[in-house]
Amino acid sequence: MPELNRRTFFKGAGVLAATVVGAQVLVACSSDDVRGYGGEPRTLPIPPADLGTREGSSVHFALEAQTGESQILPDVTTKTWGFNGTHLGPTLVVKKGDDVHVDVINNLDEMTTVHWHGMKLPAIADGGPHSPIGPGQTWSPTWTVANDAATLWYHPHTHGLTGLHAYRGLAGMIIVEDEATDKLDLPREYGVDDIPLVLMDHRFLEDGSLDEEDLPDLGLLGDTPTANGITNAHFDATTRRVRFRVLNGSNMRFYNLAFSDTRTFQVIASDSGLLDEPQDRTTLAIGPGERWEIVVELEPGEDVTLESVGFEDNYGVPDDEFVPDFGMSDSFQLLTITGPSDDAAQAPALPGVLVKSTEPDVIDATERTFIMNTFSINDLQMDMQRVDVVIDHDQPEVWIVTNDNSDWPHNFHVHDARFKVLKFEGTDVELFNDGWKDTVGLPPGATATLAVEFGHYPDPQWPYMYHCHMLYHEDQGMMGQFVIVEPGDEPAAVLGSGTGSSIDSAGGHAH
Ligand SMILES: [Cu+2]
Repeated sequence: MPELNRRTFFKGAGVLAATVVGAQVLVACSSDDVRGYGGEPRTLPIPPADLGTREGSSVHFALEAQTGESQILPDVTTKTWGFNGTHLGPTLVVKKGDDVHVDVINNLDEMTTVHWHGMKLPAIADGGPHSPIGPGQTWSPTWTVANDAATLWYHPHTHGLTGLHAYRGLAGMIIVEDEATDKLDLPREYGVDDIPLVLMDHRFLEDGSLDEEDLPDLGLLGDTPTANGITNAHFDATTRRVRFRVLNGSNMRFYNLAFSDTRTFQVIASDSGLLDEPQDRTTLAIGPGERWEIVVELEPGEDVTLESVGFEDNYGVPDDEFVPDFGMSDSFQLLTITGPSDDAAQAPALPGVLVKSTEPDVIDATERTFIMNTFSINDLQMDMQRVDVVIDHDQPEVWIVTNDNSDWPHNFHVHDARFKVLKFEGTDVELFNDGWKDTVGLPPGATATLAVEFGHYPDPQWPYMYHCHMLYHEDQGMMGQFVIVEPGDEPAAVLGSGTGSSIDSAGGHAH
């Protein structure tokens, strides 16, 4: 157990903060307490697949943000938020090329927004902090799906309140399908052998309600892991091969996925779609906002557990009294699994090639640097009316992103984009960063060189975001804005609807 009194030193930020971390989080961060927490196993809930209302390639969805009550813990009632239900949201299924229309209806009593994480789309439809949806209002974005097949997700992006809204349960998955992927022999029967797995973590008060107090420096880091909204979830497989679409929807927690018997599994897709070829792994780090699709082979009747095993190197975070405990060494079970019956058919060999290799052309690319430190990027905190980057072309760019903190983890997410990690330096932590991604983990000191390919929808008025996806960091201002314009154009004098920066009055404690 760590000591009771700890101080946090913000290295390089010129800030020295003394904080006492309550006994609660220390219990939270003890892996003995976390493992097995949550009572008797319950069947893994599968969020309903929502195919929308389709006419040809035009598909219409309705998402209603609402309050409700759920049993995250068995036999304990917890007030939660959800879309079209009491907790979390349906899995939206779309095809590349679809014209998507969504009515997002806010039946909460405070303002929220909904962002389509990983989607390339016009900024006015992106659902960032400039697109507040007041109580009782409906927001109706529309766009054409340009993404290849991938597992994306949607969640609020409310200025200063993203973490809290997601923590209460406003999150859901998006599955993008395309023709090439449909032809591959991969598990694709939703809820049968193609399983969405939304990982989150929570803390609870004694009365069963969510503990919504931000911990010093750690925000809404939870002590209790959940899968698709419940603790201690169990999955009874009916096939020998199962594909899990794993989404880390947590505010602050990084998981290090592994199976209890350290078996090898195959990674088939990163944030933004299929890898060129399946890759064998025994562990796989997944930070807040990231997705991985993995395939695991199961023997009939066997029991195995998907776990998060502590990062051996503590993710490069110094393990001493001056540094907050980000939970990087915590271990716990995420999902217990039982293999299929004896008569389950043998699975064929996985395809050796999943997708034709694509590499961004970054010769003569525009290079930009981003220095992340504590709650700032390039020494600046989020300003709703400041443009940090103007992009006036449709070519990929090279973004060099450094975590300048020596003792804090960060990660980096870019809207309307996918990127490849060209170089990863400055840390001994080895992360698997294959494939196209939209979020990259950054251990202390790490520098990631990214080849970034943007969706090209020039609009001088509406900005996109880049930010740390550790949501407490984002909400504390660790975010910047970029605008995509026609060559030679300037951003508009007033961004968004011009009302976005005064959303404090619409509710919440935006700063
Ligand atoms: Cu951060």
